[in-house]
Parts: sequence; structure tokens; C-alpha cells
Amino acid sequence: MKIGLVGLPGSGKTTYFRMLSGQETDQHGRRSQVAVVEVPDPRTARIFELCQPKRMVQPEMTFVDLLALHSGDSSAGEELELVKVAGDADAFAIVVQCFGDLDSRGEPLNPKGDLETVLLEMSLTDLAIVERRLARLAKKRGDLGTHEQWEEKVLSRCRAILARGDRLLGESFTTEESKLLRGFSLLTMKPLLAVLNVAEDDLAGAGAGEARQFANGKDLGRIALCAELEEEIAQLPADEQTEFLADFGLEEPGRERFIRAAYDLLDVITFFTVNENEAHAWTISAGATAPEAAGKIHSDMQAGFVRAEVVPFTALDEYGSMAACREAGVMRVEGVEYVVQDGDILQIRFTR
Ligand SMILES: Nc1nc2c(ncn2[C@@H]2O[C@H](COP(=O)(O)OP(=O)(O)O)[C@@H](O)[C@H]2O)c(=O)[nH]1
Ligand SMILES: [Mg+2]
Repeated sequence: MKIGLVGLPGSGKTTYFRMLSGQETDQHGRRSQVAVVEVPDPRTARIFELCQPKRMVQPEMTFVDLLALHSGDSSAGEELELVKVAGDADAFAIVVQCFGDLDSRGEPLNPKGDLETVLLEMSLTDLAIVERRLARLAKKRGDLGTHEQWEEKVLSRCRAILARGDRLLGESFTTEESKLLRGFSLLTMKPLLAVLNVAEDDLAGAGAGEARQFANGKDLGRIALCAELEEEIAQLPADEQTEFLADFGLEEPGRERFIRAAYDLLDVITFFTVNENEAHAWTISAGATAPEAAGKIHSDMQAGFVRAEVVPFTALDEYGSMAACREAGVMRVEGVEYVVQDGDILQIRFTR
């Protein structure tokens, strides 16, 4: 999973990026930076311990600290850079400054306004992409094939939505329409998490109520986290971290809360595979079927899917081995329609 951090200059993107990745950053932050972070699932370690393969593969999450969006004046070049670097992101986290009295331009703090600005810029970036394509189609005038005529109709509809400053996510598109739009890597097709960068003395974000309401109204996920405090805590030795967090009334490090919010936003679950080589954790959308899960591992496995043998993690944990699960009758055989459950250990049977 890949999450792009966006937001106005000075909102705290790079500070969050350091907190999430444990990575040092280019001081001026003028370039987009990428970090891949392991998100260990204790269940993978338990499967590894019981089945003793050679290695284990934990889920990963990729964070991108994107170039700042510049309110109102981002150049076409920057927009394209944003799409190039973040077009394949699964979601965006919009960082909103809720700490201090003034923003980086010296204006009074306005978290709700900043959030609106970023949403609008995303719509405008998409609008520019859609208009470019429409202009090319328009050049062909009467020579449009049926497919291009259909494309023009779909894109015109998108143009109207984006020109209103709305997002494409939440609009209903047919499967073919969605497929067409995916090809453009549009920013407003992706789920958004509003990350309220709150002050150390207002960790609950009482001062950011308007922004919170606005985020709810726009159907964004949201989380309040003090980037600077969390970064400081993340640098402490593990045992001191717990103490510090408790002092601030926090139950968990910011990184964990951030990642959980992203999982919730994307509505993903984890399934596992295990063989003599590896115990492997995979993330897929909740509601995915067994063949779709197989496709995550290899496209051949989806194409030739025959059946899946399923053992819930809790059963392996209890019986101690896959063989014991089979003997106890807790291994199930499921077909193409099976909806994978969080914690399933899958053995995919397929033909080549
Ligand atoms: N007081 C306070 N300052 C912060 C917080 N988060 C970031 N900053 C400061 O705000 C400035 C901009 O942060 P940065 O992460 O570089 O923002 P970016 O432009 O969005 O990448 C830096 O001086 C940070 O130290 C915070 O939670 N509280
Ligand atoms: Mg930065």
C-alpha cells in the first residue's frame, strides 16, 4: 500500500514523513521522497514459528513525502510531477496545520480553509488532465470512433464534477468507466485521510473542530497527531516511549495510529500463505474473493484458480500445524465465490 502525503507548505508533511519512516530527510524538502516501512503483523511471526519456513515476509507500507501544493499557483510541471510520483498511490493523507497561531505565510491559522484549498487543488489538477484529453479528442472532430465518443462522454461528465471542485470518488461509475479513469491516475479517485497536525497542548484537536466537521462532511478519514511531539517520542528508546506516551495520555505511538487509520480508510484485511520457503502476509481489500487474493500473489494463480484450502489463523495457532488442522477437520475447501476473511491462511490450487 502506498500513501502520498500532501498539504500546504509548512503543514508538517516532512515531519510526519520522518516520524513514519525513521528516515532522515533532505533539509529543504524540495524533492519528493519515498520510504518503505514494514508493518509487522504478530500473526506472521507466529505462523513462521509454527511452520518453520526459511523466512517471513511482513506487509509493507510506502510513504511518499510529496512536493508541497502551492495554493493557487502550482505550475503544470508540478502538477505532472505530483501525478507521476503519486499516481499509483492508494490514498492521500492531507496534512493540515492546526498548531501555532500563524501559518507559514504569516496568515492566521485556518485549518478548514487549508483543507478546502488542498481538495480544490486536487480537483483542479484532475480537471487539467481531463481537459487535456478532451482537447485532443476535440481535435479529431468528426473522426471519433464509437469508443472515443464514449470516452468523450465519460470525460465530459468528469469535467463538470471537477469544475464544481468536487471529487470523482463517490460518484458512481460503471466498471468500464472506472477502468478508463484509472488509466489517467486521477488524484480525486483516491480515498483521503485528513491528518490534523495539532499542537502539543491540544492533542485531542479541540481547536480544529471546524476542520474536523468539514472532513466528516466530505467523507474523509481523519486523525489528530502532533507531528513534532510524535517525532521526538519515536526517537526515544522503546521503554521510555511507553512512559512518555502515557504522560501525554496517548496509548500508542503516532506511527501505529497513523498506519491503522490508513488501513481503516482503505478497508483492507490481511491474509497469509505459508510453504517451505516463507510465511507471507498479504493485504487486500475487504470483500475480495479467493481468486482475487490469488491474483495478488500471481496473475497465473488467479487465471487458473481451482480452489482454495482455508485455515483460519486462530485454528493454526490452536492446533499447532497445518497437518493437525487438516486432521481436526478445520481446513475448509472454498471455491471462486469465497470472500476471504481477515486472518485466513490460504493454499491456492490452480492449473497452468
Ligand atoms: N509546534 C509545532 N511545529 C511543528 C509541528 N509539525 C511541524 N512543525 C514545524 O513546522 C515547520 C514545517 O514543518 P515541515 O514538516 O517541514 O512541513 P512541510 O512543509 O509540510 O514538509 C517545521 O519548522 C516544523 O518543525 C508540530 O506539530 N508542532
Ligand atoms: Mg516538506
